[in-house]
Amino acid sequence: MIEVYIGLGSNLAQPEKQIQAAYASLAALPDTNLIKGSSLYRSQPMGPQDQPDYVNAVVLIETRLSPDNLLQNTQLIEHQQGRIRKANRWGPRTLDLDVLLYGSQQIDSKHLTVPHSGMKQREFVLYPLFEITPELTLPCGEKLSDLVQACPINGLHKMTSTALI
Ligand code: ROI
Repeated sequence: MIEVYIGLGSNLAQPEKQIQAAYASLAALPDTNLIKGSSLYRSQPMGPQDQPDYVNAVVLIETRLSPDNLLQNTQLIEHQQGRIRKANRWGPRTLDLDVLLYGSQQIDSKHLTVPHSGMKQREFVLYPLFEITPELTLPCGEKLSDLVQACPINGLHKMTSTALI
């Protein structure tokens, strides 16, 4: 089993429910167990500001699925939850699932870059990740705690509702 962290984000069609549904779908994947899920966080949109705030979270799963197979499955879940890929890359979305870390592997394939390229600067990834695994060190050797300290909060806040149902 490989430990994999997945970042979740939604800012359309009842974002909290979207994240909760995605937790359930991830837990139901074959050869996969859901180990831990972060709280839900409300975050200001990164990118164009004319879109609603996001709800973000991070989950830790263990899986026997290969990186490509896992990616196919996360894209299927996005699709099932009404994600429409638009030309506008930074527009609002019902569900975004990003493979952040796949064990300690560094992957640079056509479809997948792991660790996720933007994660080190994104407060809505680093803080939920820190909540579930504060002692984490990234494959490049950087400590998550150092990245968190260097990352402004940008209005991020933990919500009282929970994603684990
Ligand atoms: N902004 C926030 N706050 N959260 C996200 O999940 C998110 N996802 C995106 C872009 C459009 C970059 N902005 C985001 O894909």
